[in-house]
Amino acid sequence: MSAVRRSSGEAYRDHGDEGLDTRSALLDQRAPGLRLDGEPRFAWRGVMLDVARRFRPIADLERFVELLAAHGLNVLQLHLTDDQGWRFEVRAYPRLTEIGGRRSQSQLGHGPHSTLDGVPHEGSYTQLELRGLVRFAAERGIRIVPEIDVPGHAQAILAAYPEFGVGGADAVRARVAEPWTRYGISDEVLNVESDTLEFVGTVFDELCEVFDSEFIGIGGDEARKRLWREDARTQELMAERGLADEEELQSWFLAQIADRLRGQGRRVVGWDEMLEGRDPAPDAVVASWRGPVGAELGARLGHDVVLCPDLWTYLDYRQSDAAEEPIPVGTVLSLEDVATFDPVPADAPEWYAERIAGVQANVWTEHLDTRDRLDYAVFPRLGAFAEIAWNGGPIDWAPFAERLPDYLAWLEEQGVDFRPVDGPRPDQQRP
Ligand code: NAG
Repeated sequence: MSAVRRSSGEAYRDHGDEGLDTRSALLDQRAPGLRLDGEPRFAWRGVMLDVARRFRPIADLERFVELLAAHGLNVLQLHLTDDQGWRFEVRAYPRLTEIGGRRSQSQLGHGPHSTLDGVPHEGSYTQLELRGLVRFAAERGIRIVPEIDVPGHAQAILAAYPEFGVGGADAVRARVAEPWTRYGISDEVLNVESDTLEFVGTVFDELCEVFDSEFIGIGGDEARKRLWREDARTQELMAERGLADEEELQSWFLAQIADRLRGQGRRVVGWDEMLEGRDPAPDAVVASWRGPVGAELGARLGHDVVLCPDLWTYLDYRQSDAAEEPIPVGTVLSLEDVATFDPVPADAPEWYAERIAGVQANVWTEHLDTRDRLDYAVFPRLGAFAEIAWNGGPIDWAPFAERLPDYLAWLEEQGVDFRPVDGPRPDQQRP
């Protein structure tokens, strides 16, 4: 085993317990009705929260951390940047939050009938606030893994610093007026000039000053390649660097970041698109969200893998087909569906099983515009997810359903605006 590659168990288990004997303290605060006893099956038991699409104040994040701890989870990945907003204070580049942290309005609804709400949205965290959050979370056994998403999902950067986009500042200014007010996959992508790499490196340096996590998210998902393909300068840089195509260019880009972070003793976490082209970093953790393909490839290449397949773990997805369902996106993912998640089936080959470091539920917030909406999406589905993170899956439904009332009563006591099992209350329904 190389110095950076450690077996999944070791690599993740240590941090949460580092210098802290949180386990017994936390056990008293565990949510009743959930089976979270003995040793956890997975070392990485995570939730990703998207605070880029919808900013949430620090107090809400602290509350969220406490709820995660009560569910026996130990990782909160904070998705701090996206096309629609930049939330992390960078001292060297203040416009990231000043301009990238604000948009004039947001998309309302989904699909062809969507409109714009006319309501400005803004917010960002100072480094001091985030340091406080890291400490708060560590005291509760939760590691915060920050994520800066590049080279795609980066329109908020380009609104603030158009020189880092493809075609030069003037061309970018003509395409990008502000962080994106719509949702979906933007065509915008960072350019691959050395100056841009230096900019990204500085941002990650500042990120590392604030977050002590060994794991740092670099994104890597859904970067459209059209602008790179059609831009003569990008093609020239690609040829100079001996890269065969745009996929290899993306790998090269991500590899530069991974190398820089490795210099600070960190390992990168990226979405599974990271593996398209060349493998950018042997020590990278692969977050596999698009079905099993990324996980299999990642495991074959010897990466540690975190499973977050959208069909079982995307808590922004709709909870039923009913017309009154307030968050009408994605495939139906009911509480019972979450309970069928089987991260590492009994017949999985060993080369695969041994590389699965854990599981993560992802909470994208395009359509979760208030704390109550967030609660509605996350709970009680997180209860089922947490049992699977702790015990492995799937869940035996009948006994789980018997324990469920205790869990729901506890959520109620905590003031969580969860989704009732029978469907949304009238005040939770779509207006
Ligand atoms: C994907 C995007 C994400 C988006 C979400 C919606 C990943 C890694 N990327 O398209 O930005 O918010 O799904 O469910 O999931």
